[in-house]
Amino acid sequence: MKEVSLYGSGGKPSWFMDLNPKGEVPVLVVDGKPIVGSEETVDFLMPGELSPEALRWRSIVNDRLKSAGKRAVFSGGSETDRNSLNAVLQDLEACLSNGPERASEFTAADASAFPFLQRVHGEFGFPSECKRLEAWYASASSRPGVRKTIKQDFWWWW
Ligand SMILES: N[C@@H](CCC(=O)N[C@@H](CS)C(=O)NCC(=O)O)C(=O)O
Repeated sequence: MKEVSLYGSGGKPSWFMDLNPKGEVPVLVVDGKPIVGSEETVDFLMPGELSPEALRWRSIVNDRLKSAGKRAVFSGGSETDRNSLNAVLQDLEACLSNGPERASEFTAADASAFPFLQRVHGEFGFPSECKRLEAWYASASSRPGVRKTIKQDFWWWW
């Protein structure tokens, strides 16, 4: 793994800009070829068809959870923003209506969602009616591969 300083005075190294002219991390290099982006990296590492529920879950995370979570945390948890965030969490809950099947089969959609849901859970918790989402979170966060990614000693949002 090579870490790249994103904001240093020297700028980003040219070998990195050659891999991704946008200059953004992450980049995964496979057989000399760059795979650019978090979702693209997860899809490469966890190939497989996603069910319609998993695709819906992924689009709710990308199109709504990221912005609603950010708003709620940066407004200091204002009631309006918390309510909007809870509505998104309830829609994620609805994607788990097939029950344990989704929870036991950890897909690329779950892996990409985890860091965002982890921060929402740590900051606000989930609404009490989101029982399946809570079960999903417990199951996901107990997976050894996921546990390795959890850091407790610093705070950051996205
Ligand atoms: N949607 C992209 C976002 C990538 C992204 O925003 N990367 C940031 C760090 S989290 C970055 O490289 N920023 C440096 C820059 O834009 O110069 C992904 O997750 O792949």
